[in-house]
Order: sequence, then C-alpha cells, then structure tokens
Amino acid sequence: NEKFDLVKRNSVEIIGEDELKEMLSDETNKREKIAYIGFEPSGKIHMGHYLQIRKMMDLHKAGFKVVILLADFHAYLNQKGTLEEIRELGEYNRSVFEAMGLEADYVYGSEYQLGAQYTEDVYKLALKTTLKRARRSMEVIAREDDNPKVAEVVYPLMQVNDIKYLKVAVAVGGMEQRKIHVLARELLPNMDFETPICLHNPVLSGLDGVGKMSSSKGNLIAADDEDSDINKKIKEAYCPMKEVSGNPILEIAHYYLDYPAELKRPEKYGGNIVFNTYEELEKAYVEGLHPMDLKNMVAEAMIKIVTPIREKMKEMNI
Ligand code: NAL
Repeated sequence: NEKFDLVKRNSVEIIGEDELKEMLSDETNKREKIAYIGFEPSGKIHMGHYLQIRKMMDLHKAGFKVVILLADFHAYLNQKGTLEEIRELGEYNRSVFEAMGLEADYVYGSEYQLGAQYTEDVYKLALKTTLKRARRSMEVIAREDDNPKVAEVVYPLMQVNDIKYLKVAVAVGGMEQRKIHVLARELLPNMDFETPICLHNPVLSGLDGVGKMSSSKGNLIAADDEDSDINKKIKEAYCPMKEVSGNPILEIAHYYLDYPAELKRPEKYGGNIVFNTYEELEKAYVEGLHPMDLKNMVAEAMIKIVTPIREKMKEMNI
C-alpha cells in the first residue's frame, strides 16, 4: 500500500501497524483520520523538529487531519518558564512550522486542559497509574532536577488525556515519547476511547556527539541557519571514522539525503560515487569512506533543505 509506505518511511516504529493499514484503506472514515503531535514550545526549531514536521506532512498527504498541540501547560510543568514566555515561544514555533510548509490545526493545551471533564479524567488516570510507571515514562523528557516535583508525574497523565480530548487516531512523537504512548494504549480503552496508533520518529544525536540534538544545548542545525553556519557546524561536528553508532552526520545522511545520492569529488580524491541507498552509504563509510566526503554531502543536503525555510521565515518576518 502506497499510503502506508509513505507514512512508515523513515520512522523507527509504528505500534498498531495493522490498525493503521486498515484506517488507510477505509474510505468510510469509520475512525476519524486525526494525527497529532505535541511540542513543548521551544526557542530554537531545529532539524530534529523538522523530521517530525515532515512526518506530519506525510500523514496529511495520506489523508489525515493534522493537529499540532502547542503544549504550553506541559512546558510549564516541565519548568520551561512562565506561561506567558511559553505562549510567546508557541507563536514563534507555529510560524516556523508554517514556514516549513505544514498545513495543520494548531491548539494550545491551555485552551481545553482546565475543563471540568478533562480534569476529572486526569484524576481518574492518576488513580490508575503507579508513581513508578509515571516517572519511568518521563525518563528522557523531564528536565533535570535534584528535587523532582509532583509536576513530573502529572505531565504524562495529561499527555495521555490529550490523546482522548483531541480524538487522536495516530499519536506521533520521537522515540522518547514511547513510554507515555504505551501507557496511553493501556489506559485509554478503559476511558471510553479507542487504543491510539503510535508512530515514533528517530531522535537525532547532537552535532557534538554528546546526547541528543537539543535546543538547550546548541548542538543543532537550526531551521534558519545561514549556509556559512551550516558549513561550519558540520565541518566541526563529531564524526568518528568508520563508526556508525552515535554518529550525528551519518544519521543526518540517513534521514535527509535523497537516494540515490551522489558524492561529487575531484578525480584525484577518487572521483564521484553514487549511493543507491543509505545502506550502501553506511557500508562505504564503515569500509573507510572519509568523514570529510560524508560531511560535504551532508552539508550540501542540509543547505538545500534549510535555504527555502530560512527564506520563507525572512519573508514572514519571523
Ligand atoms: C506531546 C507533548 C506534550 C503533550 C502531548 C499531548 C499529546 C500528544 C503529544 C504531546 C510534548 C512532548 C515533548 N512530551 O517532550 O515535547
């Protein structure tokens, strides 16, 4: 199925694949085709976000209504600032996603998360979830805190509840969201809601090779980086010879190059090579393709992706 391949492409996993296939081939919309992702509003939108936005565009193409949750209360509970500061970042994030070309409905969590029924459901979920499970689901998501707060365990309950309140059929997120999503699949069938399908995207490593690409760490390629920034960042990025695991440049090559991809080199450095698939490129790298050759390909590809976004952002005065 063509639509299924499009939706699955470049994801790490889909939990509920068979249900998704069924939805995609059902013209009667027995189950409303709504796909959603939530973001804690952030000061920098980077290529990790774009991987997810691109996936939402795939879902839109496959016939889904796309909902973007600007998760202001979630960011607030996760100690990202005052509600006012967070909402301002939310507006900025929405504009960047629009500049990326995403057509979607945008909603702030605070528009419905104070409702009486919503609140009662959070209490119900609080009774059904162990503290241990709630904290585990937040392992990668919660901000570091020497004295963790109760807010940390309220957060996943609200995320589960959002899936019900936004009538989500397909919940999308990075792999770090999977424990919350698995909790949602377990709990929601007892809350008068159908088990959500969950699609997880890869989480890119930071350009410094330390942890994940993150707005707070500056180890990223931003949606509005200039060509010179991109060239400099990639040139200086961690890219260990012959090594695949935790290699941010190879990861970007995996998810952002168009295959077949061509490496252009002068004859004296070995001449041009065409890689038909990522797997071919990875094999060549493990066998000794020079990091500089890989970096040149990746920098060119990133510039091609970022330039129209950056231009659009300038045009929109973001
Ligand atoms: C994602 C986040 C917050 C609430 C959500 C509700 C429904 C679906 C996805 C959601 C943000 C996410 C993050 N936890 O770490 O950015």
